[in-house]
Amino acid sequence: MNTLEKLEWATIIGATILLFGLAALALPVLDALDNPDYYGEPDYIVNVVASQWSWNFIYPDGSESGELKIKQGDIVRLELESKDVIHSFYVREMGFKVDIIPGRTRIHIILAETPGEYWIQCAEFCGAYHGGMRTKVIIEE
Ligand SMILES: [Cu+2]
Repeated sequence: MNTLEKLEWATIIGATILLFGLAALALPVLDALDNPDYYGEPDYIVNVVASQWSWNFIYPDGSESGELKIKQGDIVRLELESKDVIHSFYVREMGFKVDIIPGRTRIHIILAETPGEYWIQCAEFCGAYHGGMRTKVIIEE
């Protein structure tokens, strides 16, 4: 084995060790990010139903609204479903986007920290009136 071959093997083995080392560091973080229990037990669950071209929010008492209304300090578990095509629940100010695929329930936890009104926009092209598929998250004090 000449020097060039030794260097080649050292590079391959070094890159492999680096790859597995980074994966070992990243996997626990990715697992924590995806964990719906990260904030603890939610105060309540809101079902979010997306359909062309509106959002419907169903609360634990059975009431429904076109806007998501929650109280400051609440930990809310959103269970998101689509009735028809792929939609995406995007709240820019709160820094998250959840793709919603028909036939599957997606879960997202909101910690309502700062009172105010934040736009919800569908971020997946879903048909003619996709641009109008927006509403608000209202966090009340
Ligand atoms: Cu859309």
